Amino acid sequence: MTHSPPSAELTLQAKVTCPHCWHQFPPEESLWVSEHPDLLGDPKLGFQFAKRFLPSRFSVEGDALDEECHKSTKMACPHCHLELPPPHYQLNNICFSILGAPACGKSYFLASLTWGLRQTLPKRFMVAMNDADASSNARLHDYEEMQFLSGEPDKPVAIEKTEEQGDLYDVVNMGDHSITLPRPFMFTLQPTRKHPSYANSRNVSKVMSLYDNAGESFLPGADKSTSPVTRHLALSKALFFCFDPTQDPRFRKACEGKSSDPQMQPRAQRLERENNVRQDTILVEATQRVRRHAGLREDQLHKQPLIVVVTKWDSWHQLLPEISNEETYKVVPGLPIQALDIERIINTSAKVEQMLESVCPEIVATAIGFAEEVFFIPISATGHGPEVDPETGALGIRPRDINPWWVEVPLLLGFHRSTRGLVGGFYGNKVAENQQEKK
Ligand SMILES: Nc1nc2c(ncn2[C@@H]2O[C@H](COP(=O)(O)OP(=O)(O)OP(=O)(O)O)[C@@H](O)[C@H]2O)c(=O)[nH]1
Ligand SMILES: [Mg+2]
Ligand SMILES: [Zn+2]
Repeated sequence: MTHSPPSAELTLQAKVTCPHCWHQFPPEESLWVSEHPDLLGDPKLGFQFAKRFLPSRFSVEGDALDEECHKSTKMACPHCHLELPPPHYQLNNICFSILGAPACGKSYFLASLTWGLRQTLPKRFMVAMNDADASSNARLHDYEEMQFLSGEPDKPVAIEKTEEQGDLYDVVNMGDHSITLPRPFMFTLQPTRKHPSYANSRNVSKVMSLYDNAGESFLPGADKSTSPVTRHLALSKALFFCFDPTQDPRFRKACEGKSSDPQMQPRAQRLERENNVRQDTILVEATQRVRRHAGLREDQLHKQPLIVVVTKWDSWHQLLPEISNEETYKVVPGLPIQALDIERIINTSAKVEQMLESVCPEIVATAIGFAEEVFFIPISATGHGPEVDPETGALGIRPRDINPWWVEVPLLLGFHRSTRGLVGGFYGNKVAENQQEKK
């Protein structure tokens, strides 16, 4: 796939943040990627990668020329040499991190979330969401297609476990050592013509990076300088901590007789993905990494929202029958646009917080001791429990049964609270469109 370079008329960002290694650099320091087929080999990425270079010659159209006088159209980070899609040079960059224990439902959440947002954002919020680079989002497309566009809707499917190595990571040779970096999923978010901020599109539009880490990368000790796979946490505009009630023995006990989900069954019957990780340990470890990398003192609260995403709602909804999974959007009077019903979200969050406090108080205490603003949002990525395949013993879900609950709410809330002008929210009868953008 080829990209066109940012043209001279478009405003360039004063500083670009690399979504791979989080290095910040002025756009003129950007490297270009050779396109002549003979110019292969990069010292940081390996012999099979095209040569990166700092241009000294340009075509009349302003494209950089490689050593063989071929026009090049792709740019790369001067620090890690990985390619950056053009929107990173033109739009404000934001990143959101999804974290949580192994098998807590991060990958299913991400797949249902991006599928849902691609529809909800343009239809209700008049915001276009597109892949900033289709090739780096290919894995997510596979997940979305498997669950939502399957040709055999009765055949159970399963998203594979996210590994700590492999095609979701890049390995970069830094001379004396190599580092492993997680591949971001990248999207552009831009107001469409009907959006009230359309005229201010340049400031409001964003390029968003999302990361799907393996749960193991959040375990204590896993954040090494050679594998800084979770450094994005400190840069994230909102943190999404996925808490999975089915992994907590106290929740499994509370759900006895109230859930048919195989994941809620007593431990002896649990399947091979059982991992026995304490989820509060993961949250504590993540908060410490953010404190360390963001330079926060122990007594300071983090400024960006922490959203505790309570996953697999379908498996525990009977514990809290008074909260509803109906949609939480309201039409803005006189405008062809909807906004989030913040009051309803806050009420739901308070009820979920109360439930968590009675079953696993340490999660609530850690969360509210870390960030200024904490929400507890229930979601179900599938709206239906998985089934055990009698032949393999593995869990799978029939695409026909998939019907997500509230899956876009955490991210929409994150946009609303931490970026300006894209997603509005109702507070009573008033709509707040422009929350303060937090630095
Ligand atoms: N009942 C129910 N089960 C779910 C839901 N989402 C995911 N699961 C199940 O949870 C298991 C793990 O989900 P993943 O999304 O792969 O977990 P993960 O957090 O990405 O795990 P790692 O990749 O190991 O870090 C799968 O067996 C799913 O069937 C949900 O909304 N409801
Ligand atoms: Mg995963
Ligand atoms: Zn980089």
